[in-house]
Amino acid sequence: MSQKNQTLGEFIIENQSSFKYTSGELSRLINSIRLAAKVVNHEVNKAGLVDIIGNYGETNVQGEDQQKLDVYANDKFIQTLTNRNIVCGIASEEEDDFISINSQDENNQNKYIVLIDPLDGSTNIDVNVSVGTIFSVYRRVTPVGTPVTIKDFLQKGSQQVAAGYIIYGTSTMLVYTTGHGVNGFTLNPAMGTFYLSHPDMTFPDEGKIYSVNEGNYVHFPQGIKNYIKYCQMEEGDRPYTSRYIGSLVSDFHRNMIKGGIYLYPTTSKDPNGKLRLLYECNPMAFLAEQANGKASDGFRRIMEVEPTELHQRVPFICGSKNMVEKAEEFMQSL
Ligand code: P6P
Repeated sequence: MSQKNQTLGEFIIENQSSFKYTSGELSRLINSIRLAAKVVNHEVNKAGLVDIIGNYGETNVQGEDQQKLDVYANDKFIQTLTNRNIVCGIASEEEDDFISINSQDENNQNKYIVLIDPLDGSTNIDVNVSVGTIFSVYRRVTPVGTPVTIKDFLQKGSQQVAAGYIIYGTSTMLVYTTGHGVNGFTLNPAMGTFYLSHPDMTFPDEGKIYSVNEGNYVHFPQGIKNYIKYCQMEEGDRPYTSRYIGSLVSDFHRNMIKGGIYLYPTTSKDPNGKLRLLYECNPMAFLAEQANGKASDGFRRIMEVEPTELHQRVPFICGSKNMVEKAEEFMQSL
């Protein structure tokens, strides 16, 4: 049983045996993410002091302006995972295609791949609002010792072996799951150590917070419009409170602690939704389900969506179980 103030390292060792594939590789993988998180945190925390905020001057495969810290975070996570020779492949929001690690080395017996959004919500950096890193881990499906292929990355979210996020906020936290619940670790910056501060995190079944960019209201599907009006109605425990930070990790984290729902539906600008299935929605869905919550596209469990391309987008509804089911009811009643 985990106890508060245990360090992340102690927690990983204590729980390693509960992981069915235990070979220490996944533990080493989580440890490398921990290291990269501390390096990125150091830069994020001083972003206003050095010439590292603002645009990098290029755009990523999404056509989005790359913020300098996006590129920095991307480089650091890829470098750390590569140098520690733990994974055989990496995909990132900031990389057009997946990266095969040491694929020419038939001795590369690594069996894990990682997909990351290195700095989600990065447009918030310049205005000092919380941002986050999201990661998703799978076992490869192609033969060990051969170069990874796109098949290794286009797996359903239900096949994930681990997922989590780092939130660079008023404090820096690493929150993750390996399929045995969700645990949150807070960084003590003076020590450079993550301590278990939020054991066994769970979504309350109900909540009073809804998170959606209502600026897109006129473009939402009618079911979503009807659900938003339901949230605003004076009846029962409503109206709810609207809270939207514009950073998925921050909105998700607050809603998991207090109870709430996050929605990013289809819009005219993003007819398939804005959020990416493989490195935003699936990892957050794994965490949500492990924390007694729910995640869907309004009709289907997100982790059952069959991926067809690396940067695929989907509509995303995630949070307290009863709230997600109510939103699905509105979506499915038309
Ligand atoms: P909008 C950040 O770019 C992100 O992917 C999520 O972190 C966030 O919730 C959403 O997009 C914000 O998008 O269109 O509301 O600014």
